[in-house]
Amino acid sequence: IMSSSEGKLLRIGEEKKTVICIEGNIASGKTTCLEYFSKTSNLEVNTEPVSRWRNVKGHNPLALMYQDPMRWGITLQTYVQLTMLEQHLSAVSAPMKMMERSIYSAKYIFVENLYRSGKMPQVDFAVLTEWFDWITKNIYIPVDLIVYLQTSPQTCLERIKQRCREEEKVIPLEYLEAIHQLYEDWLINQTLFPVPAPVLVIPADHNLQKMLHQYEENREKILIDSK
Ligand code: DCM
Ligand code: MG
Repeated sequence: IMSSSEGKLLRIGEEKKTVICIEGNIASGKTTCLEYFSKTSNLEVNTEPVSRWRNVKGHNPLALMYQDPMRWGITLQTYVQLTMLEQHLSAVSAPMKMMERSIYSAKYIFVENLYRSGKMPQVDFAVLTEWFDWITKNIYIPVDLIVYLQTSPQTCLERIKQRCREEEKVIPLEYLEAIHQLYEDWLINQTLFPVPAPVLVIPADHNLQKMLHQYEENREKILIDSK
């Protein structure tokens, strides 16, 4: 381990890889986007570790969080922060890594939303924030491009119903509206928190065929401009 120019930890022998993060509301089509690029390009894809969030040694912190956010939000979000850090630090052999979300949206969108809506105690928020600040100050977590799949909350609600993830049956429209507003303020209005990379916005309310077409149209911008 050595220090980068910014004084953060960088592992020796690691060449700089391009990192692209796909961001967007719940069920905005991120996984579909990642699958498309993984099949058609020379890059490695890190999907969100949702399966780990649903099963850590037989426990399901994702389900617990939806059932009782005040009690279990900190549990899920601590684990999300750990597993997302692992995703950022995982070595890839391809020249590019495409990730589903990031440690940044975990904190700036999901933790922030729990706290603002009164579903996370102040002390839990304070502890998570200290962890996050320490991590981002001391560990080098580069992102080269953010692709924001911009949807209406209504579209997301419909897609959540279609994909039928058991834990997500309790999600109301208001929850998706709150997440949407935080994403808009963070990535579009840029009034909320630092934005770690340039943002490419892709309108994502369209059907699958049109979405795949848009990914093809934006291929160069995503794969070449991010280098
Ligand atoms: N999730 C969460 N907190 C995070 C990140 C995700 O509660 N920091 C939840 C939202 C969804 C699921 O995990 O229920 C991820 O699915 P998707 O990728 O479609 O948003
Ligand atoms: Mg997903």
